[in-house]
Amino acid sequence: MLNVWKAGFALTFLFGLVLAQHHHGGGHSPKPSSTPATRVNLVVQGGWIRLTPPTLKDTTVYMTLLNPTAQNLKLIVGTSPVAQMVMPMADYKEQKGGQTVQGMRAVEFLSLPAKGRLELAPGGKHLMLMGLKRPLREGEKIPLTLIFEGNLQASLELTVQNR
Ligand SMILES: [Cu+2]
Repeated sequence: MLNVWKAGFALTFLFGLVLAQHHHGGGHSPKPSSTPATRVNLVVQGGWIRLTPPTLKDTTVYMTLLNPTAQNLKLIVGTSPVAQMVMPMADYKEQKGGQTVQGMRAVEFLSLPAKGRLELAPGGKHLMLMGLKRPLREGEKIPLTLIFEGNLQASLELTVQNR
């Protein structure tokens, strides 16, 4: 757990730099797109946001996404009013010199295949709310917009849970 949070802090720094650059560009979207947004209807199962101590500025988002459409989707980024950035990430566990090293890394996208599913779960793929603008409260509902390649968007609300 400790290693995971260390990785989280390192990434906060990294994304802080990226965010600063984007603010210079004047846009709010991490990946500027000229394509107008199109709604995509997905099914969300068992979604939740992890409650973290108020001192931590990042937290994780988990859910299972079902894609009833005939289109392969790539989840590239998200937005939420409570966070500066919402990034797709994956936890990893590697053997290095006889030691197990674990952490998380940003990924370019998360695949949600046509008629398929994408599982975001502890120890695996997830979304990261980065740069929380305020501490989240247990039980509150947080709006989240998922942005897929081609500027397809899905909006949802997930509850903050202490687990
Ligand atoms: Cu993460």
